[in-house]
Amino acid sequence: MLAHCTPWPEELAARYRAQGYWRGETFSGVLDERIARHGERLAIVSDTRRWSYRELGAEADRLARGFHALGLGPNDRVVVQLPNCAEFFAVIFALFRLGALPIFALPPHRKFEIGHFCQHAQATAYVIADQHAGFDYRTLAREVQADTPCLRHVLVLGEAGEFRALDALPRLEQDLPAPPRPGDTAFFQLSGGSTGTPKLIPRTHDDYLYSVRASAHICQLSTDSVYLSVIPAGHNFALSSPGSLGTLYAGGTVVMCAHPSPDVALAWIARERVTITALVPPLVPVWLDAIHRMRPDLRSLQVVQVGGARLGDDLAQRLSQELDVTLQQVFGMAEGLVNYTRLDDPLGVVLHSQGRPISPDDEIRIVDDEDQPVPPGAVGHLLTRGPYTIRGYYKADEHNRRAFTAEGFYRTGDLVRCTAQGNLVVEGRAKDQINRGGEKISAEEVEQQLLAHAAVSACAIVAMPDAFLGEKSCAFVVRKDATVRGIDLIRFLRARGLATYKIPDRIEFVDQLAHTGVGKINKKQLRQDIAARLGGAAPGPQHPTTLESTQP
Ligand code: AMP
Ligand code: DBH
Repeated sequence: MLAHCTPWPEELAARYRAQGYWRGETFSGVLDERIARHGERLAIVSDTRRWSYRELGAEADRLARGFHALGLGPNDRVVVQLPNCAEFFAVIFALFRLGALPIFALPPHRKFEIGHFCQHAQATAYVIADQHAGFDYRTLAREVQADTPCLRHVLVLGEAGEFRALDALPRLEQDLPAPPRPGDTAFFQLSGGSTGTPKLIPRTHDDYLYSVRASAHICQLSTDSVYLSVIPAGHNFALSSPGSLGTLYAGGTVVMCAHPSPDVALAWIARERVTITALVPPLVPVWLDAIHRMRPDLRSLQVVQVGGARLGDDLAQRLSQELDVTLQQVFGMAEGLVNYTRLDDPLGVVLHSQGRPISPDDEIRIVDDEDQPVPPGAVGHLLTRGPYTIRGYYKADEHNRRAFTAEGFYRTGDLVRCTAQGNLVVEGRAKDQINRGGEKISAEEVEQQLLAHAAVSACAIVAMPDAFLGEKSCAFVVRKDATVRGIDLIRFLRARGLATYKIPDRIEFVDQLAHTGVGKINKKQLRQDIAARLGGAAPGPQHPTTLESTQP
């Protein structure tokens, strides 16, 4: 076991093995087996590639040998930040084979996040595309490498500049190290988090493959399935619920959509006869409108999954009425637990709940503030433990004491209730986080960055309602210097290298922050204040402090 990763207690691990959840598979073993069984079947399609399982395997093998020749090996941490492309899979399967551990960064992450992952995990390599969506990742790599002595290799898909191209790895013939074992950590997922720095989530081959295999089963994937990856490939939803890995597990085809715009995605569906895809809620109305406008051929499409943030009842209704597909709600987390409405659930369940856990051994507790069970059907904090839910974040002992109970239940921070049929409904959130259309923002992380500005004496970030994204972020700021403007703070945060989606959508200057009786900042009051201020009036030019983000 990698240092600083919390194992499951042996008794539970034995149970998960005995129940057949942990089958002793590894990712590279699974790929080898799929090549043997489905070698000539189409595995991955992208703008530039069309790889069979055999070709994917050959490319992963070439990269594994090249990475190994550079000195990468078991337990080396490697930050992977690629757009949705075929090479993403060649890279991660190469790393899996070596026992090196990908850290799945998201394309919008910038110097603040990437620098933190590299330093916190002492990463030795960083894999990027030369540029994507108008951004040059080599510039970012240069900045990060300057501050991170452990980062020995920057590997580039495309034009490498002073770095090394994935196309030009050394071709040394040498034996690869022994493959990893099923109980080993396979990679790190990222937590949306609610603390000052993003947390890393260690997932093992055994635990993740269980969630992938069971998800593929729940979603009825087969060799005929074609999964369209629209949201970022490294995100837990797109990777594993059942996502690309579930599709490859089933011997199907993954189509990598490099741009989430519906025009591009809908054309892929028609061209590759896509059967299933996954969206975050804000994409739903955008897709529906585009479908009405473009009338694409969607006859192949059977299932549209929606998750990452609460899907409003109206949108759920619209989707199921306007498209001839099965809607599936997915409520998951990179820490583990994933809930699905089932494909044969009654419409009422699909429209009005976020489904039920994957596993009979997912333990669910819904509790009050004192960790006592609430009455059946009442709203409470969701705690969970099970065969694919982590027992601790990586190198985060102090935070782990708060994020997990003494019995090892993960405190999800979600407020849920359970229906009489056993489905969960997400009613809210107790964690200090903004869910910006599926992109999670830790309030504390952004507050700490804002407080670094010399003119900010206090601040608090809260969610404000938004018709399109569900929530956006609003920063209440007490300033020392009245000449400092919102735009100055925004520029300051950008210069610190914070991902764009975390930059507050709106800044409200106030004389002081509302406090609770015990002296804590009263965020509930602040949320009410901003919601009331937005009520009726559309946010926009009439609010001089509104700063429209560049996010879609
Ligand atoms: P993370 O822990 O960063 O992977 O984010 C997972 C969180 O996203 C969950 O704990 C929920 O707060 C939120 N989430 C994911 N899916 C849904 C959903 N279908 N409805 C409501 N919230 C969701
Ligand atoms: O939001 C998430 O993190 C998420 C949503 C749906 C997730 O991790 C998942 C499914 O696996």
